Amino acid sequence: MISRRGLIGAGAGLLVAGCDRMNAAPEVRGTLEELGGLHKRAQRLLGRHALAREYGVGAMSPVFRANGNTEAGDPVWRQHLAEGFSRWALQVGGLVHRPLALPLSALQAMPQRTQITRHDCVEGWSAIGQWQGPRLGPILAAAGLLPAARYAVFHCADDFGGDPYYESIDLIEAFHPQTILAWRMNGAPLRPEHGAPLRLRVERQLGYKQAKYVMRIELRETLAGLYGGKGGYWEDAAGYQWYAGI
Ligand SMILES: Nc1nc2c(c(=O)[nH]1)N[C@H]1C(S)=C(S)[C@@H](COP(=O)(O)O)O[C@H]1N2
Ligand SMILES: [Mo]
Repeated sequence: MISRRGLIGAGAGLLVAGCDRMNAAPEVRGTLEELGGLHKRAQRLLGRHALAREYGVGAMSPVFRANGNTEAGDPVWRQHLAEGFSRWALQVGGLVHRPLALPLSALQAMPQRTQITRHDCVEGWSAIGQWQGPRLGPILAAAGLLPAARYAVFHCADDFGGDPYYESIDLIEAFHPQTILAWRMNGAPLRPEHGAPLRLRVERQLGYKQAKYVMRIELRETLAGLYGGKGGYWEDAAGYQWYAGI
């Protein structure tokens, strides 16, 4: 004999299963995303772990053009370039327990990730290239994030007319497995025009987020009060989207 409680339990289970299926249905998801203008946000949360497509070596572009600045004006960077970046170190600071200074050799000695991905520039060109470097997430974890930290800001050595290039991502993107600090491209150390000695690769987003000439990473609670306040050079200068999803 089936007990009353058993029936109720089974009914509740069916209801829950039904709800899950409904939430997964595209029409329902679409409605949820539209509510409160949360489309972008919801889409992103659903795809929080989604990976950018990776390619085989055969798909690599024979030519990967350089775009934006192809060198940095900062005299400190120029000195490091002349020294082969042997005394250069990446600074990690802001809202962290332990600020870090990581020489290139330290970044090269960490576990490495290699990925072949497609870079899409808003100016209308794409190229498939291979990138290698340590994941950003474990580096931030080593620095120890303070509870208020919400954004990682990348301070670069170059500028446009005196306005420094910078970019920022949130912690979901920072800890994504394909988010790396690349010091190697297409099997050779990063060339100056591609952002030597170190650049960000944040593979689910457009070209302008891929900050070159990264000198310092700053953990912040807010992007307000930093340069134009929109989280990146192009976001400030031309109103480009901060979340530049492909
Ligand atoms: N520091 C810095 N990072 C930058 C830029 C730049 O001018 N300075 N240009 C951005 C743009 S618009 C693109 S498309 C890519 C170009 O990278 P590439 O030169 O390796 O092709 O870098 C991005 N990161
Ligand atoms: Mo770009």
